[in-house]
Amino acid sequence: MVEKEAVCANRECRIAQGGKCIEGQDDLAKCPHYGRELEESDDEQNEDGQHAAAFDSVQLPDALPLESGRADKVLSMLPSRMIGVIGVHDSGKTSLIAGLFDLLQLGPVSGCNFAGSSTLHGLEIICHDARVASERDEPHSERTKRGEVRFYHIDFRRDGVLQSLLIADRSGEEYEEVADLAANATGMFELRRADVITVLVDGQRLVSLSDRADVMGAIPLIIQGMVENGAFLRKPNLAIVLTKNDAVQASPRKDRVEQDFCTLADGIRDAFTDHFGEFGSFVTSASPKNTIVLRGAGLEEVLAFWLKPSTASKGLRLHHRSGRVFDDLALEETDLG
Ligand SMILES: Nc1nc2c(ncn2[C@@H]2O[C@H](COP(=O)(O)OP(=O)(O)OP(=O)(O)O)[C@@H](O)[C@H]2O)c(=O)[nH]1
Ligand SMILES: [Mg+2]
Repeated sequence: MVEKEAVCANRECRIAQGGKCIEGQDDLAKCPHYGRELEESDDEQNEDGQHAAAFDSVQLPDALPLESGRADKVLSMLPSRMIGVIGVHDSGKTSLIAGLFDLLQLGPVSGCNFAGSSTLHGLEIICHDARVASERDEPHSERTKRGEVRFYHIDFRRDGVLQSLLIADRSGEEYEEVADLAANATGMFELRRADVITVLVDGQRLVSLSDRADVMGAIPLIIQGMVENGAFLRKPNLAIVLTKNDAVQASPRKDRVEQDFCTLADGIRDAFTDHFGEFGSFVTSASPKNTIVLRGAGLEEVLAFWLKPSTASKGLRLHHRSGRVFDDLALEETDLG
C-alpha cells in the first residue's frame, strides 16, 4: 500500500517531515488543519516569491519638491505667487529657501503664518543640510543637481487669508550657461511664469579680491541672456539679494563690499528697468557661519517683497497646446507706461 503524504494547512507544522502535530493532537483526525492543503489566504506572495503581509494601506504623497506639472496644480488651487531664484552655483539659493522655512517654524514671518506645504519632506531635507552646514567650520550643503527645475511649496495664512508660495530651485550652473548662450534660458519655465525674480549676489565671493570682478560681471550677463530670450515678458518684480552678509560683516573690506553691492543693484535696475515691475534690494544671511549676524537675517523683508501684489501685466491662459503645462501660458506684452 502506498503511504499518503501528510499535508497540513498550518505553515508552521512539520508533520510532513515526520515531526509531530504542532497542535499537539495525537489523534490527527481532531486537528483542524491536518489533511488540508496550505492556504495562501492570509499571506500573499510578492514579486520575489517571499511572503508579505497583506494589509489595507493608504498611499501617502512623497512630499518632495514638485516638478512643473504638479506645481501648476498648486498654482490653480489658491491665490499664489511664483518666485524664481537666480544665482550662480553656491550663491545660496537653496539655503535661502531653507532659511525661510526654518524661520517660519519659530513663528509668523512678515505677518504670515505657516499653513501647510505639499513639499514638507523636501523642505526638511534642505533645512537639515543647512543646519549641518552652519555648524561646520567649512560650509557645505548639498548642491542642487542639474536637471529640471523643482518647486518648494508653502501655504501662508495672513489676516485670515490663505495664499500659496511656490519657490523655484535649480542648479546654479544652468543659470550660468545663460550668460554664454541666451537660448539656454528657453526651457526655464520658472522665469516665464514668475511673479518675482530674485537675483542672488554671493557676499562671500564679493569679499574675495580674486572673485569680485567675476561676480560684478556675471550677474548682468545672466539677466541680459534671459531678457534676450524673452523670459520676463510678464514684467515680474525684481529682488536683488546680497547673500552671506555674515562673511561681508566679518571682512576688513566690508565698506567696499557694501558699496559694490549697491553699485551692482543700481546698475541692474537702470539697465533692465523696462523689463521688470518693482525693484527691491535686500541684505541676507540665511545660513551664517559666524555669530556676527543672526541666522535668517533679512529673509523677513524678502518674504514681504515676494508676497507684494504685482502691478505689471500677467499672461493670458490659452488653450493647451504642447502637453507641457507651463508652455500653456501665453504671454501678452502690454504697455505699462
Ligand atoms: N557664510 C555663509 N554661507 C552660506 C550662507 N548661506 C549659504 N551658505 C553656504 O553657501 C554654500 C552654497 O549654498 P547653497 O544654498 O547650496 O547654494 P546654491 O546657490 O543652492 O548652489 P547650487 O545648488 O550649486 O546652485 C553652502 O556651503 C552654504 O552652507 C550664509 O548666509 N552665510
Ligand atoms: Mg542649490
